[in-house]
Amino acid sequence: MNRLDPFYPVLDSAAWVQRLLPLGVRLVQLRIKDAAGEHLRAEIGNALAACRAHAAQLVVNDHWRLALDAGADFVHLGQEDLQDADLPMLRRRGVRLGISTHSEAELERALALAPDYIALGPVYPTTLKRMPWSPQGLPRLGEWKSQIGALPLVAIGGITLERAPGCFDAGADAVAMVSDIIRHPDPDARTTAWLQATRARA
Ligand code: TZP
Ligand code: MG
Repeated sequence: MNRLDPFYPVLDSAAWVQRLLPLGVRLVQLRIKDAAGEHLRAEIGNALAACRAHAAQLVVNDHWRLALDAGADFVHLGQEDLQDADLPMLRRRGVRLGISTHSEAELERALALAPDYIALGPVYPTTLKRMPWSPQGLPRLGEWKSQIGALPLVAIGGITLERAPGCFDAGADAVAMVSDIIRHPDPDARTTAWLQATRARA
């Protein structure tokens, strides 16, 4: 089982990836919801090139076909994306897979697909995305961890630097966040603080 870096920022552009990698980020998700075509292709290509240059791991959200075309080797899919993703093909091409889960039924379905990590969210209320699920809370992380065993567990949703220790103590192997980085008044300093805080767990 490959371990994940404990600090897992989720970024919405290649520019953000390029900005944060030199600070020492090892694992990053590119999550672009409102682009298509050549722009999207270029974003994925640029993010991947930056990650390769910094020996960091890129995870591409949603766009598994473009990820494959670009040569990316890790994708993150939500439950709705699983319907049309060609998982056997991704596996044949050696692509690793993270899956979002929000309920027991989704966890069961995800585990049946033998993913490389499971994400649980939203752990805390999130302002980023309207979600039908109420916040899962920390005890739920512990439940998930006891069900998935050695498989890495990623906590997401409303996570801040201050909330991270609670997530790790509850069973998360990595914590993913959007706003706490890209909406922070000083994203670079915040990233450095995250790296310092999580280094001991890496
Ligand atoms: N999935 C569950 S919560 C969430 C996603 C993509 C949003 C996380 O954003 P933030 O700003 O860290 O709450
Ligand atoms: Mg998705």
